[in-house]
Amino acid sequence: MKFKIEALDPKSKARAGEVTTDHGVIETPIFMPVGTMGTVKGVHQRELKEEINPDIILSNTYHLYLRPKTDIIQGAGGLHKFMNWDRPILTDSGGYQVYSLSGRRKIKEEGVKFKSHIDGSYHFFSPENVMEIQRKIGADIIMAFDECTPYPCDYNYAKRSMHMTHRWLNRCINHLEKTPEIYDYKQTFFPIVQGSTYTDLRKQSAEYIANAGAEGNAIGGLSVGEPAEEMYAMTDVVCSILPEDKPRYLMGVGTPINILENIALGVDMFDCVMPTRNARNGMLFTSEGHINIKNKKWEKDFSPIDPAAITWVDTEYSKAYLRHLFVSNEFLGKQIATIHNLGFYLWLVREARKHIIAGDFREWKDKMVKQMDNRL
Ligand code: PRF
Repeated sequence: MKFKIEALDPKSKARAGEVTTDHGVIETPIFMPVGTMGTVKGVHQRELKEEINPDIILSNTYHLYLRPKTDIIQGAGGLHKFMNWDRPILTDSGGYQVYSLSGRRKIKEEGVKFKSHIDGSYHFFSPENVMEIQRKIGADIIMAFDECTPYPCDYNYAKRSMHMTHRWLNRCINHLEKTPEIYDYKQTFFPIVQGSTYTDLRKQSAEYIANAGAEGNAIGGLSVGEPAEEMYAMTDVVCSILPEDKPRYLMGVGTPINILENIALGVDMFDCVMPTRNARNGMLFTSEGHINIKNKKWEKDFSPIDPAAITWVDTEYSKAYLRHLFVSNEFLGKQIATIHNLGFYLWLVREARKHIIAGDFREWKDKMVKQMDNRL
């Protein structure tokens, strides 16, 4: 993997760059649509590629390991072939999903024992077997096995957990060194900074992760319920320590405003279920602010979904029609809303990139943040 910085914004820490993988180039800043189960829910691969056009998507070790199971994906020749997606893929390590199973998992130094949400069967994830599974799934970018602490988190717990995440990182790296790729393209490994909302822990963790000398680095443990200002303070500290010449990925973030503010702090990559999940619930992000399409106020509004016309669905359908589909619980409503929201998120990061290159990102970002705050 290669990372090249193309432009730096003069009035913020935003960067525009290019990540090159064996499955293609990723222009940054980037938003990665989430395809947990090997599908971006409700969007056909052809629509995803031709309409939304993301340079990379994200998938998930925990979910794919439980279903269809790793050997099925390996049997297909890896996830790219299995799901018919020939551009880059990143897999999260599954750590985050396992921790969300509160009450159904036990964390120890050796790893995490957990109970499947599907059939209640018991499984065990360790840094070693999670690297093994990610080798078999075959994503271009694979993530370290970490512990994401909840918010709020007691200082001593956060500190102990951070040290365990660091020890797990060494085990991930040792295991990867012993086990080469099984497909004919390179996989890049990203370690993850933790440390909850404590500045001293974040600094310590960022230094540890920077020292690992990986080709890209991630920031975890944020957007777990803390106020946005605390998240930004942590990203700022961590970005000031992580190497400048490597991409920085902020995991599971966030709202359009969170994304713009974190780009301004030096983050290059994002993922979040928000655009897809909210779309399925009728919540749309538009260029003028966000709307709940199920609201009665749209019943007779025959204006386009979004006058900005970012994707074809925006002007092809009216708000009244989309509302009708949601109220009638028709599939198509969720599909249209998903294409719209993902189109909007990808538009947002592409615009950010253009403005970084043009040198006026800060001004544009401040204007957009005000606009995005609108509830229509
Ligand atoms: N760790 C991992 N995946 C994640 C997170 C994390 O801390 C987060 C936190 N927002 C989202 N996804 N491995």
